[in-house]
Amino acid sequence: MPQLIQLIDPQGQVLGELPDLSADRLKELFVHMLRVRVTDGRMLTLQRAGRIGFVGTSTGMEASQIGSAAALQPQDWLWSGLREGGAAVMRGLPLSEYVAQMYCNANDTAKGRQMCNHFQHKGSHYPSWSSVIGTQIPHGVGAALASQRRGEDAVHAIYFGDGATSSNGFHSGMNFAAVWKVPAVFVCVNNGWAISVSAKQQTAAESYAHKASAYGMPAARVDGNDLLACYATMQAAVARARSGEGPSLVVLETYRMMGHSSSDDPSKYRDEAEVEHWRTRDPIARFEQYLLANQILEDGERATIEATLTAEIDRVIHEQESADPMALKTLVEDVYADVPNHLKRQYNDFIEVAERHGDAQPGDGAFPL
Ligand SMILES: Cc1ncc(C[n+]2csc(CCOP(=O)(O)OP(=O)(O)O)c2C)c(N)n1
Ligand SMILES: [Mg+2]
Repeated sequence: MPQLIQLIDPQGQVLGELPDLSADRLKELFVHMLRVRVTDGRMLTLQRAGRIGFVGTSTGMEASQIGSAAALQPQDWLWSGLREGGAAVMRGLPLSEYVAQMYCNANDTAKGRQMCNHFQHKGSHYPSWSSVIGTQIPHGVGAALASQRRGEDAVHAIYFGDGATSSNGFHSGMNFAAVWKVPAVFVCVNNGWAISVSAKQQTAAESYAHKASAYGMPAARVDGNDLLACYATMQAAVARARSGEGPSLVVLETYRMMGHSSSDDPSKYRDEAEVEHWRTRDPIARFEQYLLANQILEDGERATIEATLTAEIDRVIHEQESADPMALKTLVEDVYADVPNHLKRQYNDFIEVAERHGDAQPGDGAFPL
């Protein structure tokens, strides 16, 4: 099995050569991890209160997404699996759009056509999530091929979970990428579980990193709860892709502390002792130890940062909760330049029902036929 890359151990002790990052940048990355945790906590509370429909958290996985995505440049692309919304916020997705998508309100740039908790942001090269496991892998490889052909200086980081390694998209994507030597990095976030299927049941391979050799690309296995190991490994893989040497696979070994989503009850299929074991390996606490030991963070500063982040997300939640719902007419828009008669007729039938139930909004009125 490839050796696990670890630069800071769970107690915050330095084990290897650290990437060259300023104290300010290190603190910034700490704040980004905390923002993910605070936002996830708030979203889960909103879901439990029945104010939004669905949430999948990244709790316990903050270092894997923030550390790895921090090694990307603004011109690079991030293709999400199911949990990289926090990395997208770090790269430019406004929190207001993030929360609007959770409410599927009029400010949702996906116009309510996605399930909530499926983000996208054009400005930071962040294509819309697909809930269909693994489909983003060949999409990302195709886009990387386009970047290569156009001579663009763009690397495509393609994220997916351990479960996605059993999808067709993974195999065809990895194969095409290596054959064409596209500028891509495959980021397998092994969080131990694919809903109720454990990572050990998912494959007979000794490690997910082994899968790369079959396609002719290198792989690295990283402690995904070690922010700086994630950053340094990703930085090397991104540099390789950018220089035209081809794709590689980075496996981030981490753990999903919560249920698969707000619809899941993990106590039905996994042992609490396993969760407790991983609780002692918390990625934020580990990095906090390191920052405190190096006087980059002061005692008690984490609580102050958390309070600021909580105020920030609460303000955004209040704004988005009072925003208008998505106009119903958007149901039939954007497919054709002009809404054709058969869709107008269907919409008019629908609006009659919506009006009867009191669900139609001003401006949702029927089309003249
Ligand atoms: C093609 C397909 N099959 C099954 C599902 C149902 N499903 C949704 S998430 C998921 C597990 C994904 O696990 P993993 O890839 O490890 O990502 P994680 O949720 O752990 O981040 C499954 C099986 C789906 N969405 N798409
Ligand atoms: Mg998983």
